[in-house]
Amino acid sequence: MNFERHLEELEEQGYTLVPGLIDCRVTAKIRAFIDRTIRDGHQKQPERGSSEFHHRICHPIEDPIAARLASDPVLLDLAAQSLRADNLRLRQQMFMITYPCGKPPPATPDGFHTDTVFLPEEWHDTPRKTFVQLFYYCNPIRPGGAATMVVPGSHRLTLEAVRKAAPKTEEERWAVGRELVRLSGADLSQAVELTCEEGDIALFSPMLLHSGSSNVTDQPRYVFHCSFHDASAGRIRHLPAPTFYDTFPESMIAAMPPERLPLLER
Ligand SMILES: O=C(O)CCC(=O)C(=O)O
Repeated sequence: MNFERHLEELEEQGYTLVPGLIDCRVTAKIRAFIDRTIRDGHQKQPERGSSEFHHRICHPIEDPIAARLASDPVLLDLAAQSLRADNLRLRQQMFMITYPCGKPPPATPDGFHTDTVFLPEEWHDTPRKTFVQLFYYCNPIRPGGAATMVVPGSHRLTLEAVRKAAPKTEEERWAVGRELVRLSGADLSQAVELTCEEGDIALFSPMLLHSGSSNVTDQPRYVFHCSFHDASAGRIRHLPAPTFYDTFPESMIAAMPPERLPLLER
């Protein structure tokens, strides 16, 4: 598929929305997996971002759906093109549901952030030495419906702030990360809700300022999220902390088509 316009938008805006990339039978399976897993007793892990009205099912995921979602050739092509990657690796996968919070509109952001701290040369390199994030929206996202909020173009400001701060160590990167909203000078009032249709996919630069938001509608929001990097971006394998993303479960390795196994290499 020709993603040229979307890749330009990713470069310029730090994100792009690709309409209708996921079949509604797949989004229905994702919703069913989330509902079934929670019904079967999956416990929230606040340390992985779950909160009162937000439940995340995080890596490592022991269900055949994980291998199926990681093997879609169109999505892999999009991820590879967005990273200018020739040796793609899956970083992680996560399922999320955001329940109605019972409050009246407008929705409020959970907290603007970048997901980690990258240097401009890592974003601009070929292959990129950053990861790229994909959000699969599994029901229509209307205003107030826990839309991802984004500050268009803010990846340029955060990258420039990191260039100036010039962190040398991981500790210095995390210290910059904690101050990045302020250091970037981004105007958070310019944030927009990423509303979309079921089956649309958003691609994000990890340096885009973005936030989850409260759900002030009466429908839950279902999202599948995953990220990829090129094999040459060695530092990424150890983010956010050693051991969390270090291996994929045996069940997933067994369920992957053999030609896709390199995606799971570490
Ligand atoms: O829930 C969302 O749409 C955004 C989630 C997010 O910002 C994150 O996982 O870092």
